[in-house]
Order: sequence, then structure tokens, then C-alpha cells
Amino acid sequence: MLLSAASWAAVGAVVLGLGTIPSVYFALRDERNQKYYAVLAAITGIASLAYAFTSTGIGTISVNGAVFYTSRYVDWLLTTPLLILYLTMLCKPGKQLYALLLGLDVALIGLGIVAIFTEGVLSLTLFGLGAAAYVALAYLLVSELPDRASFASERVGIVFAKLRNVTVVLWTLYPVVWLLAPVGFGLMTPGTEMMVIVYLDVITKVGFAILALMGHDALDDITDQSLTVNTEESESSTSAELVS
Ligand code: RET
Repeated sequence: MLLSAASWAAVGAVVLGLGTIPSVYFALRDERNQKYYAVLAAITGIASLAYAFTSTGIGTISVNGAVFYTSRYVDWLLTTPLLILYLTMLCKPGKQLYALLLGLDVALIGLGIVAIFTEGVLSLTLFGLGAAAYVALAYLLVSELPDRASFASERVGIVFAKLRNVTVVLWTLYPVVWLLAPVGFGLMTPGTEMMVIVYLDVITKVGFAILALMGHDALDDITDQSLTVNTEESESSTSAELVS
């Protein structure tokens, strides 16, 4: 469908807004696992807001004949760490690995932003560095994360694997769109670029949330496990206190 970039952004605002409803519903209904649903609701909610700004032209800056959408990059800087956070909340690989994933994520998006504001070889070099950071991030998600994971149950592992696979496959398309878009080689019109990014965002965010919510039963295994660990810890500290 041939719509302008602003109209596609409006479509994005509505679809991501609607996509936030199921996560909010679960957050209100299942208090035990509320923090998981809150992360999912934040991911789609932030994106909906970002698209609302973009559709009204707020934060839209023209650079070298192309357009920089400030809200899009603010959205990515906030929501991609949340998507990674959700994955790590399922597999508990430790804070260090989360910090490393986060560092690479912020670095690649930051490099993508600087690449837009530069030109020629420098711009492509910065893009290349961002792509290298992405390859490292994808490797960690595919290989390190499952290796260091401690899953509360088999079904948590299955939900994790589905979400991780969707993430790695779809995230890989973003740099391709960047290259084809007006900020890259200009092979796509602004309207087509926005349409493709809206489609991708809907699957990486709403699709992710729906898959995660479909696996919501598995969250009880994680909560039950941490309750057991906490109870054991408090019991052992009580017995330690008794001994002393
Ligand atoms: C840029 C350009 C620099 C090189 C690379 C990029 C990758 C961006 C990615 C974005 C993912 C966004 C998501 C948003 C919504 O949920 C910054 C385009 C590698 C991977 C998942």
C-alpha cells in the first residue's frame, strides 16, 4: 500500500498501542509474574509513543537529503535492551553477560546514529563497526546465552529458544533496511522504508510479546524456583542465626 512515511508511522502507533493491551491485561491478572508482563508492555508502549511522535513530525530531522527519526532511535535505545532483558529474565545468565549484551546493543545503535550524520567512507565504516557489534551480539545470543543459562524447567527453555530465534532472525533485517533506505544507498522511498520498519517492529515487538504471553505458564516455574531458593536462603540464615 502506498502511504506516506507519516501515515505508516501512524499505523505503527495504533498497532503497537493495540499490541500493548494483552501485556497490560496479563499484568493486571497475574500479579506473581507482573514484572515480566511489565517489560513486555513497556516494549510495545514505548514504540507506540515513538511512532505517535514520528507521525506528527516531532523529532524528524533532515540530514544529507535523508531523514533522521529521533524517536525511532530513542525507541530502539530503550526497547532493544528491554527485549534482551526479557530473554535474560528467562535464562538467568548473570549480570555480567547482560551488561555485555547491553553494551554491544547500545554501541551498534549509537554507531548507526553517528553513521547517519556522517557521509561517504566514514559513514560506511561506522555502519560496518555497528554491523560487527551486531555479529558479536548475535553470537552471544545464539551461543553464550544458552551455554550460561539456568532454566527453571524445560518449558522455560522452549519459550526462550522461540523468542531468541525470532529476535536473531528479525534483528538481522534492520541493518539491511538501513543500507537500502534513504540514509544508506537510497534504494527505497521514505514511505517504503517506514512501512518495512513498521512491519519489522510489529513482529519483533508485538509478535515477541504474543509468543512470550503464550508461554506465560512457564513463568510460574521461574517464580516457584526463586521462591524456593529465597525460602531456603532465609531458612538457612535463620538456622545460622540459631547456631550463632
Ligand atoms: C543499525 C545500523 C548500524 C548497524 C546495525 C544496525 C542494527 C539495528 C538493529 C535494530 C533493531 C531494532 C529493533 C527494534 C524493535 O524492536 C543501527 C541499523 C547492525 C539490530 C529490534
